Amino acid sequence: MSLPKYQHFINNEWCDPTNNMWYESFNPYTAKPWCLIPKGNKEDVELAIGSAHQAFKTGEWPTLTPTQRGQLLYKLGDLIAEHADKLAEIEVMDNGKLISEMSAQLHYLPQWFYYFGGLADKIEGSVIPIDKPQVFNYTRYEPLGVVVAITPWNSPLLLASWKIAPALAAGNTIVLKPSEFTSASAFEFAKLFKAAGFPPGVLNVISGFGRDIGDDLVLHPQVAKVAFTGGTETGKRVYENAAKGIKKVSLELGGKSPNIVFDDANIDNAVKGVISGIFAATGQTCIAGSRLLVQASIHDEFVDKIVKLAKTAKMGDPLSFETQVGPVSTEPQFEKILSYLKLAKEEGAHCVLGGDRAKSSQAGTGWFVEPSIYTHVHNKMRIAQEEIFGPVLAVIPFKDDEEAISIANDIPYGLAAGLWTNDIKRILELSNKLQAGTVWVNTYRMLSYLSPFGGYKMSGIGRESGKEAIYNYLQAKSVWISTQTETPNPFVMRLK
Ligand code: TXE
Repeated sequence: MSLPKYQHFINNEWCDPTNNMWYESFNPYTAKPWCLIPKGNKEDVELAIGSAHQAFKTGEWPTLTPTQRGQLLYKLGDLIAEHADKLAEIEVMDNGKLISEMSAQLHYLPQWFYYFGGLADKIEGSVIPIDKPQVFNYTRYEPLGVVVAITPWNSPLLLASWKIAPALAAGNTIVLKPSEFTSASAFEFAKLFKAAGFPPGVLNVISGFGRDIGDDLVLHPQVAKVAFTGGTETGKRVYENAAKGIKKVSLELGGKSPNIVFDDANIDNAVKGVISGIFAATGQTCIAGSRLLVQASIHDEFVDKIVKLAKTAKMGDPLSFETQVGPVSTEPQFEKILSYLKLAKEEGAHCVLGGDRAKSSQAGTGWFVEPSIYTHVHNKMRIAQEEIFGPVLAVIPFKDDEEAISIANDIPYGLAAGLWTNDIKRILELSNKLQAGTVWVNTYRMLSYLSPFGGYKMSGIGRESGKEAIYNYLQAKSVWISTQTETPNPFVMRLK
């Protein structure tokens, strides 16, 4: 049986990759190929960036008013809503995340297009009460130009939309390069983009391996900005390459987020929060609460409770709404997680749950890992410091508030943190002290198009969602208009 075959989307046209090469994309549940993805090369990069550059400079896009851009984004949001179920299924086929999660994610996705569509015509410059007579000074915000958006495999369309919606609202054009592991949904998205009526070249989607075309995309002289979500090592390389052209960059990188439980918390809620923080999406989220910091006075009782709840998790087909833990998305990621399970043993952590690849008859033939919990972890161990990106929880006890905050912040990352307590003074103090872009109190893993998201420290640069996001795709211009009748001394800069 022949597999469905995707094509590149350039200048609103579907085209084969220039080298006529495709590769297989695998379904993580079966570990079998299910579709063919174009294997883009440098020439495809040239075509896609050329198209985006042309569309930014000439043609219809720059002539549209911000209101008209916003209306196109609304239309796209409506089309995503209409096709959400199909898009969710494609995501599951490609990345193995649960249909219950992807369906909710895809039905929520249009909100980013409505929000940024609405914001498109509300970006206002200002008139500055300038400190010089007979001069009128005002600011305006202008788009940057061609944006390269590079996205990972864990939430492909969500993370792409966090870039596409604000970048288009601001008037830029885009080349999207989805992860080589999960490119299908980006091409399905492009079909809706075309149907929404955007002019040619405004969004271009090409696929291929990061090692083949990543550098070409970032280094290309016609690219003004790179918006990247992915691993920290790749993020560093993207940052270095972008620096060569002094390009604007936003990076959303990894995390090793602490979920901190105090003995005065509602323990049953905290147990659920900790489990959802690490085992939802099989731990493959940048915001995974992969370090559980638990107050020593409740350590044993709390560990018993999370083990008990984690044991009930039903593994299986991610396309079934019954399944609670799905496969790992990619084979390299599966191998990476297994190597960390081995390392946990070597480092002397105690395994109280899991610790191996899944043998359960519920699991498919694909890449399944048992939900795993380790105690006797101290914060300097590699399993406590490094992002595993899998269903692996490191439990670390603490005595008091001071020790909790010190362990929580003793990490190169700073993406998110969870706090479980009923003490309002502690909530306010610790939320301020936590070095993380997002702090959840008595909840975990909440996101919205309305609220900024991004990292402190090595978790990234810039913010996605909320009003902050659109300024990642704009630049301020200051305009000075003189009304004076005579120009003063030309040899001296005018300060008054
Ligand atoms: O990510 P990569 P990988 C973390 C997680 C995971 C690790 C590796 O810890 O185990 O990263 O995952 C493109 N120039 N996260 O290898 O390589 C690549 O094609 C430009 C956390 O899958 O970062 C893909 O489109 N781009 C993360 C994208 O980068 C390049 C989500 C991400 O792939 C490139 C995913 C290059 N030189 C993994 N090389 C999060 N923050 O949520 C590759 N790419």
